[in-house]
Amino acid sequence: MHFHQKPTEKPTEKPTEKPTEKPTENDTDVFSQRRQRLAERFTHTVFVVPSGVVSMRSHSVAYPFKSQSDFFYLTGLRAVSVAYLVVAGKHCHLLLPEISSESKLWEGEGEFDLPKDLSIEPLSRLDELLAEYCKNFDRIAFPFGRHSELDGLILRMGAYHRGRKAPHPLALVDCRTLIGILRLHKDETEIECLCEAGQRSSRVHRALMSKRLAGQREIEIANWIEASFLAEGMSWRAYGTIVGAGERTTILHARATERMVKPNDLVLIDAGGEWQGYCADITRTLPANGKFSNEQRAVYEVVLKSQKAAITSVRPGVSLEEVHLTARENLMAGLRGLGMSASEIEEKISILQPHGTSHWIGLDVHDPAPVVDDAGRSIRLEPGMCLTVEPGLYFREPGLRFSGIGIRIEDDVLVTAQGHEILTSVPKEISEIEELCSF
Ligand SMILES: [Mn+2]
Repeated sequence: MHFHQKPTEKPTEKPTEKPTEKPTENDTDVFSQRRQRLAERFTHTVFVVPSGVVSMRSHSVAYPFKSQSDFFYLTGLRAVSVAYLVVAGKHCHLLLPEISSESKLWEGEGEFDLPKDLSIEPLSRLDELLAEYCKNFDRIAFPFGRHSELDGLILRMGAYHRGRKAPHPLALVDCRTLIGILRLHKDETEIECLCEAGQRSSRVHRALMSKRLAGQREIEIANWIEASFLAEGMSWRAYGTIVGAGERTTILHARATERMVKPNDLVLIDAGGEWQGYCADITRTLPANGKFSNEQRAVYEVVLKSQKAAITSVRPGVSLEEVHLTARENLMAGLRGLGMSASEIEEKISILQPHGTSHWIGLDVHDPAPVVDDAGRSIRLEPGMCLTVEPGLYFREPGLRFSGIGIRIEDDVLVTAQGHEILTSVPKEISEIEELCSF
């Protein structure tokens, strides 16, 4: 694979000595503070948070393992599998599997620093521990349906439980929603990581703009992006890299294929890396030969105006729904400017813009935090919340003026007390893009 490379920009400038991947001493406090906040926020609740299990990619090859986000959020342990964290009020236990000398020899299993303020127990103690806690706690919070063994253990516990003293029945709740509520407001450590992920991923997107995409296959572009994320020191991609060219720009999550990019194509690239477990999520839509056609430019300007207006609307007190409506109203006004009638727009807007404008981002690219409050109203933004802003238009219907054009522009935005801060920095003005992509 080769790209026509402009002499000016080096692929990825190496950042000066910056934070390493290894958490430092005081980070431990961050995790115990989170466990404490969890126990204080959700009283009478025992949390059972699994680290997750290794998934196999092929006969004897596993996928790179990343512990479940909730487990990492509460322990800081990223490479520990088949373990459980139990949080019961002030008591926090880390239950670890026996590690055979075999797996120590072959895999080096068990090589991690144990958090000092967790009582370390063998995995075999789980049901005994839970049986004890169920006497006085009202709820068991665990991730429903993720681990059949855990589901079975907890249901059996509920079925045969004797000696429960509390006057009301034992309740089972899904821990992901509860922990998700805590993860909604990013703390300082998290914001730093999101900034790093955003800036390093942005560097890769910027470098990509100086490469001629025409004549390359989608998969080559995707592979180059992912290799560059690793070269930027990031642990992995935050999600499967999306590269769609030509009419495949109208597929929302187009997986990269062998399809060759043609000179007059648009290429939609949705890609982000992961830094210390935290994700970036960036989308840019580029002209393969460096110049937008008149039709492409017309639609691009509508989406760009909408995205900028939606980002501008991000501040404390504004609801997610309002950010979305700002984006949508701008798209509709733009479509009117392109000559579509109000009734046609009314009829087609949900097809042309089939997805929401934002999702939470954090340890997961789609962070599992609630989007409505207790009264069912769209959540109001508060400092520390982190969301994407990604309006798009997709003309999938054939035979029309803009058929085959799909455009999405996405950035990651942190809500601050003053308003917002954009965590990603990749050119998106047409003049900038054509400048960078001019071959
Ligand atoms: Mn996104």
